[in-house]
Amino acid sequence: MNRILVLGACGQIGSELTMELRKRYGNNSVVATGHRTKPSEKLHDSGPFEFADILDRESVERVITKHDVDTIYNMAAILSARGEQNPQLAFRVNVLGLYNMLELGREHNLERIMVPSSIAAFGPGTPKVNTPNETLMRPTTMYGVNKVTGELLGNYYFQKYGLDVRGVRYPGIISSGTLPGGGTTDYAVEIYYEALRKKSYTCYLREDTVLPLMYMPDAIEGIIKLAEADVSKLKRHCDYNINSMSLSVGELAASIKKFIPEFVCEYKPNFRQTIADSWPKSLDDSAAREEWGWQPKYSLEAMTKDMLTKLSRKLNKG
Ligand code: AKB
Repeated sequence: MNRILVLGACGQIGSELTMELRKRYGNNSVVATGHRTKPSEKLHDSGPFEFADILDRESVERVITKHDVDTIYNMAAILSARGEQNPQLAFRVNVLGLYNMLELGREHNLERIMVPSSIAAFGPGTPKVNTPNETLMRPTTMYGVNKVTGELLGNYYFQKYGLDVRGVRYPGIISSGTLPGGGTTDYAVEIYYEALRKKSYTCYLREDTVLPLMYMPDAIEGIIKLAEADVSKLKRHCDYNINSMSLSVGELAASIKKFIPEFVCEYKPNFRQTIADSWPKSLDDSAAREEWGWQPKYSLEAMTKDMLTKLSRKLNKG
């Protein structure tokens, strides 16, 4: 692996993933690309940055050629809630954009393409607790439909063309860097900001809504670990369940209350409740553990402590 291109590098996961990849493989070996968002100074100044749009294949092809890219991490996506507001845009970015990247991978003989999937690939008919890796996939959101399509397309390109496409099914990701946008699990980040800023938060999901969640360092370690795994050990490609915490919104709020006793959380469910209710509560990730050594590190308490420390610093600065 010498030259990595991160698409969607200004987003919640992309921004932290780019910095970690630069730390591991060298700043100049990791090209960050964004669509329109201005990159942070850190992202811009620590290595190459280019503007590219996955819907404009040539713009990405130019970056691949210019920087001699052999690996892509495709983190560009329209998430679940925004996808319900604009399903046409979600389809274009999540499916047609991915198709463009797979075709570029095939034409340029790239070594690897990493494409995250999501718990959104499951639907209301899927078993909710300890959801198996292999089970009924009937999502009811456009984002979920796109994610199942992406998993199948990646597997197809692997079998048909030998293009090494890999991916994990991410749960909701909690992080202190770049804010998420347009997701159903955004509450799990907003709640920390509001607890520090206002000592109160109104959640758009019910208190008893349980979803799988994960702290960013584990999410990043997971995708890099899968990218580095020996292909001969992998029985799957684009659809590895990875699990960390399974929490209700109330439990998340209670973990914050331990550090900020005045904190109060209220609940006013909106359209995102239906999306959350269609997703699993926890995942069986034994395939990822057995085949490539997936092992999350963060507990709820360790995550909350770290989030509050990092966000206090960030909010006091700003
Ligand atoms: C979303 O809420 O849409 C995403 C996801 C679970 O993939 N965070």
